Amino acid sequence: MKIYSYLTMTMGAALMLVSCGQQNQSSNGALSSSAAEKVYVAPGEQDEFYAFMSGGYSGNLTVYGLPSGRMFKEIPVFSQFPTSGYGYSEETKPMLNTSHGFVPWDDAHHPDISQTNGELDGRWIFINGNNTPRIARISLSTFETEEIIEVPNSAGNHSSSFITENTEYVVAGTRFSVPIPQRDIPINEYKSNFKGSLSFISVDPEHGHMDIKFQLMMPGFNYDLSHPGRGKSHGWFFFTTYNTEEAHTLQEVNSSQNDKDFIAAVNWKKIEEYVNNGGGTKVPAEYAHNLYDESTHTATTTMKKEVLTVDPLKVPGAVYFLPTPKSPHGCDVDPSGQYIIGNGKLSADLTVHSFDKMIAAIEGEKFDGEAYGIPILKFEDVLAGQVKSGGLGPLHTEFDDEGNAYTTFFISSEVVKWKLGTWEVIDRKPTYYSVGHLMIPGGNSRKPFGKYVVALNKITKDRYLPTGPEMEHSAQIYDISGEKMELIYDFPTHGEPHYAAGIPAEILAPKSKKIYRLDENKHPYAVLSPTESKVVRDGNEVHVYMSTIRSHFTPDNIEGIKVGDKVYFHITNHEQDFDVPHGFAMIGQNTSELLIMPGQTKTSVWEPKKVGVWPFYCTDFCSALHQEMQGYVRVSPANSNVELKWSLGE
Ligand code: K7E
Ligand code: CUA
Repeated sequence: MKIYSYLTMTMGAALMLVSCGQQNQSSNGALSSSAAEKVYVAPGEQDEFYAFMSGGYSGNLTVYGLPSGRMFKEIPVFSQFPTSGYGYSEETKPMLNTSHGFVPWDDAHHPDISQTNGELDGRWIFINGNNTPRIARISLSTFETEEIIEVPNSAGNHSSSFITENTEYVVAGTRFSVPIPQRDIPINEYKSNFKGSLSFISVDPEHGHMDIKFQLMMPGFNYDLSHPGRGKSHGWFFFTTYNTEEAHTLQEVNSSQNDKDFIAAVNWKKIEEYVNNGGGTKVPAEYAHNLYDESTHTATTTMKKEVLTVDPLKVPGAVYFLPTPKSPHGCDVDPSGQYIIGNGKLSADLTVHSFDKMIAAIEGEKFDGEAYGIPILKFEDVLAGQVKSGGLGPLHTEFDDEGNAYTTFFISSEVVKWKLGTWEVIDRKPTYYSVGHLMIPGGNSRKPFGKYVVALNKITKDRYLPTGPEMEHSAQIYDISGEKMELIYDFPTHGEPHYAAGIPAEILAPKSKKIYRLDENKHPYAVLSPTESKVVRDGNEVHVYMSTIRSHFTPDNIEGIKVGDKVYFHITNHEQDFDVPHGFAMIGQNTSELLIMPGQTKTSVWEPKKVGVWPFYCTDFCSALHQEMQGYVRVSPANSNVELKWSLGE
């Protein structure tokens, strides 16, 4: 009876929402009566797609379901994350090392899923750290960050991290040009002294390990976004540029002078060949390569000392500039690889370049001058068409599987659907408000799954209950299965999701890891059986080899610890069931709790400062006797002779 009345109430509420939507229809044309059904994923049922949203200034990546908009997980990448202990545990601290030291934060913009033959393969997802230039690789089996490589000679790693169609490279371009190598020079000597680097980071096909293959040293423009060629244009990479004026101050004015900036077309296959034949110059550089080993559950940092740079003028035929109006932001390539779309932020029209025409113009050597020795192709020679949309502030474009493109307009707050080849606008729908990127699952591959488009909006304003001056950003889902787009759902997102990547659930869900097998645990401090638990003193350092199982720690009483000691709790979770983590937290420790997954070992450090008997406990409500899952450490004065001992039960 109770259940029945609850159901009628929710249904009533849903109907009310729908009818509100219908009333609004005259003003926003957005909602139809079937919208609720389209996003409703009943309790116990599962979503059709995973959506990975960049976390922007949260430094992380969030995982959502589509169409429900339910958030499943926040994956820590560049930021310390107390929820799991990432960046706090001894094992994961090295993930955040850089040449600037330990940097526990970044600004993450563009996730991209690995591909095979231009289609999503669901092995890894990559994302860029914009501020202290880094690229991360996350396993799509464990949903954990496995590797972070710093990018030297870069500053504002923004035209990143986009991958080629067989995941040969993850590509990272610098937004800010800087002196390379860095040196002490007057800022007003920017012009011709500053350079922009475009980094091609190879990805080992078996393990995904990243290594900087080469850095292309480009003129001192800003390299804003990029996308790989695919299909016929596989082997090329395209980068939008702005500030071709090379201004170094008051850029909002000084970088907006030129009528056209460029899309840089880079033939990376040609440069790869040049490099493989011994081309390029090794230069000193300092950058961190952080790698997490799944068998030891431990990350290590290697500081790298040099990088291979390539001067584009040394590889004739490798780099061309395609004139593109006006301070273009997004740079997107359609599923066929034929069209390269440049969205001029200050232009109302979209510029579409043709790959075939570009190749013909290159072969005909029809140039329109050069910039720093790099040939500029004639605008008319490479232009496929223009979308006269009448929108304002075009930013980003994605594609469906039926030859349509969808472009966001930041200023006029809308998504515009248009046809590739005819350039005609088919539909436009408002977004609420100021949309940045948009995402169609697979929309950046040869095989989009064109059922939904998600708009990632910057401004939320009146969409949700207010939460003080700060509100989370908002995403909106449109059903794009018909001719016209239909807004079906709003949901809040975390941090600032710039770009996102979506993939059908059936590709990822079956291979999602359930547990770490205890018999595969190679952590040097793991205890594979509770009988191996022990406490070992080594000078001031004390190592506690601890195990956990519902609902106790072994050992749970420790004596003989002294003020001034550095105590390492190495905790192995002996559970071998899916979704049974145990946590660990010690009073007064200058770090976060840890969450230890089944079969995993993690280490927490504690430096006791006060004499007493101090408790620790499990932070995750793991069983009916979770509240009993606790223990004590006796801390004696620095000079005491209390004997080191440990126990569980008497
Ligand atoms: Cu347009 Cu960083 Cu891709 Cu934000 S960027 S929106
Ligand atoms: Cu283990 Cu709570």
